[in-house]
Amino acid sequence: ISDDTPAVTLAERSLAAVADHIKSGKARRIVVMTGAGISTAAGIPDFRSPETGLYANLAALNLPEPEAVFDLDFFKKNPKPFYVLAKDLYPGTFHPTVSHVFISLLASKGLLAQLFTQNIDCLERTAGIPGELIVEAHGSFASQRCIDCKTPFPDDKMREHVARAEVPRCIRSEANGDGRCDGLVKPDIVFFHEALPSLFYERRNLAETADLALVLGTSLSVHPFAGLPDMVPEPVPRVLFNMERVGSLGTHADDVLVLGDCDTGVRKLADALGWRDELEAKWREL
Ligand code: CNA
Repeated sequence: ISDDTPAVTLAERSLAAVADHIKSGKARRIVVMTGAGISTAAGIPDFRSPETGLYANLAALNLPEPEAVFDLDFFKKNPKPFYVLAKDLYPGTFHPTVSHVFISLLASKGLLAQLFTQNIDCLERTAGIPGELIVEAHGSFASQRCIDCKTPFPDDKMREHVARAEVPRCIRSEANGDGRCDGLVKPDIVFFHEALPSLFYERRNLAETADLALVLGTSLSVHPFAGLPDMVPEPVPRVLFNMERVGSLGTHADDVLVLGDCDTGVRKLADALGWRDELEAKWREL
């Protein structure tokens, strides 16, 4: 498809036309799909950006390959690298970005049908997006448990361990009658080869009923999440805010590519919608 291919739903393939689509009331079930790129401006590195991504900076950890840090079998043998990394990613010290706040604005205007995020940093909630509108497809750092007996591990103790990059061990003791466990504790984030939360499968069909899809800050390289934009039927417009073109974005007549950093792209959309002041105010107030 060439850039001149005429759009079907939109007046043209531009952000202004996307804004008109929203303003005309035709987009009331917006589905948003996000990845690490929406949090890089908050100071959290993504995985795959060359030089600044986590994978580029893992050499010091002596891993067989960067992905090993999120591999359960590797974690069982050597959990330390994960905890070194967790220290850099742990929620609590970061401020949501303009992109997070834009999604929160969509929610407060009743236009957000669902946010699917691959991020584990919990910044969606900090930005005020209601929990029921968020699917944390790869889990989050919000809770943690023993990988053997699944006994939950307390949040405050977890914070202390992560701050020291120390591996926490199961708290189940002989005292409670179940016997001592001492298994490794892992946050409820989805490692490679682990199942995604059931909520992802329960909600993903919302992508099929969307009247607008926004894809922000993801390389779309992790499946099954990466298949979500392809569930959006033509001619429903899909807008990509990303440094690079990814997945099948750009191949539908109503796809709009906004290449560059997503906060800049989102601010342009907010300008076109007349929401810019509200967006900046909401961001500053957080
Ligand atoms: P990724 O594979 O690292 O890709 C990030 C994408 O975002 C790339 O296409 C970048 O070009 C793009 N990008 C980077 N910065 C910006 C920016 N400012 N504006 C626009 N685009 C940008 O990350 P994915 O999320 O696609 O990969 C999935 C993994 C990454 C998930 O399992 C996450 O759990 C995991 N991850 C999450 C976080 C987090 O929670 N913040 C951080 C690092 C990794």
